[in-house]
Amino acid sequence: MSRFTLTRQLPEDATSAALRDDVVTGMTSEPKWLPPKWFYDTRGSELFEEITRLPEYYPTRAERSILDRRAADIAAATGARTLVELGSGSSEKTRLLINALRDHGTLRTYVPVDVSESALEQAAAALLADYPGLGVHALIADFQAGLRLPVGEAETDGPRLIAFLGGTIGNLLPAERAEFLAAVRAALAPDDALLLGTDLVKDERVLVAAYDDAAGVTAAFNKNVLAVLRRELGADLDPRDFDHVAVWDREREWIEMRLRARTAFTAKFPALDLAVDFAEGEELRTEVSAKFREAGVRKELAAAGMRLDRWWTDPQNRFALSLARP
Ligand code: AVJ
Repeated sequence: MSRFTLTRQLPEDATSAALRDDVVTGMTSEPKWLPPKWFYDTRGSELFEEITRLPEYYPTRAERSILDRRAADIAAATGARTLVELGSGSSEKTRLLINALRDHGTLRTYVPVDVSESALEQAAAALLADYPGLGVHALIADFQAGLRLPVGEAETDGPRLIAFLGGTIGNLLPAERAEFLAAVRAALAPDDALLLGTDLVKDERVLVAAYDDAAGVTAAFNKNVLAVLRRELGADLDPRDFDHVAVWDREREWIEMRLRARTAFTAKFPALDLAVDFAEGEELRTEVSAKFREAGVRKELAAAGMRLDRWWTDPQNRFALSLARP
């Protein structure tokens, strides 16, 4: 059996079809919105990497500090033979888990799941080179829509650990979160587990600064979605026509990123035969990043048929890793 396979569960043109759908729906809604997944073209992914190194953006460092301390516990608690990583972005944190599971002696296979074939190929090449005993079975899939793991194949044997790190679950709206967690639950066998990273509710000033940094990297990241729309859909959107906005919604306990129109104008989307009016000061919501509390995570897991088995935080209680079981 080859050490590397790549399975496509998404049609080649699924991404552009989904982008068109999302733009038509979101840009004609009141208020206007776009799903945050469209930030991440090559430039957007670079900008996000830059964000993770900003002094204000604590989540990446906080999560890494938990993994540094707890990876061995996670390996012992799960005994995973297969590590499935959803939205397999940051290889650095993945390696902490892979090292711990390898040292524990159980890991055989790593299954990165992502919509980006190039991201998967890059991640796989590096891991194959560095871990001679590891099989890598990459899945091109949109896991938000449901999770189809290649079950019944010896290479993806249980126990399996499904990792969803970075706090990315906070990008889903509550109903989407419930749907996502139910899909994960449906994919779990009795011995499998979910490792979930969640950013925690904290002082509003700390939260807002993390999404509105002094160097303006997050503003550039936010405005990058305009470049994606320009390139993919021919939209005549100009980043200079918008201001970056980050606000804390204290009722819903989430950060919203928005782009606020500096003047009134009409944006044309020739590829969609669509024209969209912006009023002066009108805001387009580009991201929701929900923040969590232990009781809420426990409740959402329970609603999806999972129990919260372990809850680990960093010393400053900024971020949490949950280990959940069916
Ligand atoms: C990658 C989704 C976890 O919500 O904090 C960073 C994305 N947005 N700065 C987050 C992001 C603005 C990030 N996630």
